[in-house]
Amino acid sequence: MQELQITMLGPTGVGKTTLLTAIYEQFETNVGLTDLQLTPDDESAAILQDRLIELKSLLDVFEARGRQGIQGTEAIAGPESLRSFTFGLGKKGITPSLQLRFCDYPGGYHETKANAAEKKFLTELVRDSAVVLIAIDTPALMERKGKYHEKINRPSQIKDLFKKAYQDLESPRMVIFAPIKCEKYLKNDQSTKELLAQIQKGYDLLLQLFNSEQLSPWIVNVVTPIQTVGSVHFSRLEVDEYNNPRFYFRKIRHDAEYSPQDSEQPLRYLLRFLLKLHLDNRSWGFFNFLRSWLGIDQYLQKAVEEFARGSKTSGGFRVLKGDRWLDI
Ligand SMILES: Nc1nc2c(ncn2[C@@H]2O[C@H](COP(=O)(O)OP(=O)(O)OP(=O)(O)O)[C@@H](O)[C@H]2O)c(=O)[nH]1
Ligand SMILES: [Mg+2]
Repeated sequence: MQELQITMLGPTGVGKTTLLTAIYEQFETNVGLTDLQLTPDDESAAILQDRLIELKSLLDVFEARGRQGIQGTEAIAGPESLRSFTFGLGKKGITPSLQLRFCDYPGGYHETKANAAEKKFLTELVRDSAVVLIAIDTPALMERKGKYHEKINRPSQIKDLFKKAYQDLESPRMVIFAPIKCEKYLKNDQSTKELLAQIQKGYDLLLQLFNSEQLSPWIVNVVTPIQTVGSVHFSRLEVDEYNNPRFYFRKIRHDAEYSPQDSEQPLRYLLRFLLKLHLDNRSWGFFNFLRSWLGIDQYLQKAVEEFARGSKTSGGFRVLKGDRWLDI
């Protein structure tokens, strides 16, 4: 089976693993009448199930501090020992025709103390992935005018990583900005506008890189804010004696329930991009196998198209760059 690699990118604690959990969990709920199916391998399914329970436990208390009691991703024996999450994508009840491999890693690989093997691993991961999802810790981007954005989301390092990984790029790539823990900022039109403006400001150097003559023809940039819990909002920020920020989150009501929003949107964009490359029918090296992906299966193509067409373009969702790669 042909395989496509996708990277979950971001420093520690921003929400990479949570985002992956939410994408998977909400696919089933949102695929609706579309005849598509996403099937995880057994181990991925078990891990994601555990993570989902942890995510839902945010609702057990009225107010919780970010990253408390929840394990970060670990790779005890180095990058080689990391496991990825594979999902078969295809028609319901039929053997999948495409495998999506989501790579998740410990965000510590972005830190100065990361060793050479870890840094190299990250560059290769980004280089070899068709799609990269940048998970953004939204309160760090938004609160106190983004004072903690650099410290927590590390945009400059992310820019340097892309600079290295995308050298001599010769085929299209999609980079999705996915704000997480963003419930508070999607309350109304004004706050949503501010969120979009702040993303463009907070990642201005990266966006400039993508707009460079070399890269611009190949890059698609999309913003997809994901409310992985829905009913837990950022409440306040405290700074400890070492100037480390602590973010607190609160349920919107005492009886609030788990109500995630839009978690499947990155997948809709991903499939829209792949479908476009398939229909384009040119030879892309990296993506050559996509030419025969949907083959003669018109029904599967229709199902993919129907799902892809559900990608949102308002309410915080925006194509920042490269719409022609999404035009189906
Ligand atoms: N309130 C709130 N907290 C969240 C949300 N998503 C993640 N968190 C919290 O953020 C913390 C980090 O999430 P992870 O998904 O483990 O972060 P990560 O990027 O995988 O981190 P590493 O594995 O260390 O690189 C956890 O404590 C989560 O509970 C969210 O949507 N809302
Ligand atoms: Mg993780």
